[in-house]
Amino acid sequence: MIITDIKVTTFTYTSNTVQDTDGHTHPGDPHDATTALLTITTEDGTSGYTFGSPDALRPVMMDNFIKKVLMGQDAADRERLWQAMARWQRGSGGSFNDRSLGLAELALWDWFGRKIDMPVWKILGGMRDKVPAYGSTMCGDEIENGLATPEDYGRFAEWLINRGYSAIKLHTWMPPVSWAPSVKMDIAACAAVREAVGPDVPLMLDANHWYSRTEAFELGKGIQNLNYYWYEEMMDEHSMSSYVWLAENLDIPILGPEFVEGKFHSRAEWAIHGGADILRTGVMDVGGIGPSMKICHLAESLNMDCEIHGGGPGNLAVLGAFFNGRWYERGLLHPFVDYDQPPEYLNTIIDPMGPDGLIHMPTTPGLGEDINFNWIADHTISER
Ligand code: LLH
Ligand code: MG
Repeated sequence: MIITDIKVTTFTYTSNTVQDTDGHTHPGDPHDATTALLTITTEDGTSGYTFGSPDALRPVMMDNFIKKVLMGQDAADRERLWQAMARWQRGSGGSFNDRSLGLAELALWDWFGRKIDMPVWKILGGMRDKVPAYGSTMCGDEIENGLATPEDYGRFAEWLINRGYSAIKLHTWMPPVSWAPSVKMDIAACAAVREAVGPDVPLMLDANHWYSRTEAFELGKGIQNLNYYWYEEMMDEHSMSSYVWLAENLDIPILGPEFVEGKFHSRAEWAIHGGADILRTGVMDVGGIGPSMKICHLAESLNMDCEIHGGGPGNLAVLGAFFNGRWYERGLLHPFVDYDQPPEYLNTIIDPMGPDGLIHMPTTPGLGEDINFNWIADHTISER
């Protein structure tokens, strides 16, 4: 089926989250925000969709790379088209990043699922129809009764367990919080959460991202004494040897890399050289579903788990298609944000969670998003 049309629809919706100066998400007053819908359509009228930031789908990305490769091609050739787009990343001088590449690839997968009337997780392998979720908190803040103190984390953890989560991951305080980062406060928050949930709930920590080796070591010792399950992105991931050093010096499993570039190539290096005990991928970090599946299978070949970064339809599809990853990352969560409320442009959220803490894979074709096309049409700013 030949691709005949590729369209980016930019529209407004009401958001109740804001980003701080370092890019971390926090609760905010309801305000107008902008997002975009990428639509890829073939000659028979079938379309595939994905949502992304208007920046990742800006005209230069679309015209110079995505449309240039995809227009006139067979939409079913997902791997061939991904390889052709990925080649352009070098020529783009880095401007065509893994996020934009991943969005284009996700729309192709959605198209394929809709075309053959099957959910993407089934097409990819159909390993499991449900998966447990861990509650992933927002980064710490300075909001009263929010996530401002270790006691706030403890109270919220108790709420999360009552809500049905079987595991919790903390993101602790990072700049621009005025006094952060602080190893001492991170350990205090981790201790308050352990105290609140008891000895048996798996707990994880994703801390600061910019600690030195000695700070990362001290924090790691603290949380392994609290029987935490994994320790994630506490240092800049561009230095793999720092992670090798840390993994050699701590007992707690190290998870990564999440943010570092290089797709499956960098994940293979980390696995081979011992930078991580648990591998990491996410569809928006490595350029899509195809490369994520390669990383999951790379981990499987080495008897490693691979845990998926973040939620959303693409990550959920991957989780339904392999077995060596334990949890869906549900979040980011905060006492003042209702995660279960869908944004106005969706009729339902992709990942409703029952009281059993399980996320069920979508049963509808493609990536399974229940898109409110009428709402988008009424709030469109531009179509290109
Ligand atoms: O910086 C943040 O807000 C978090 O680290 C965020 O990227 C989160 O998605 C994450 O790392 N989850 O694992
Ligand atoms: Mg993380």
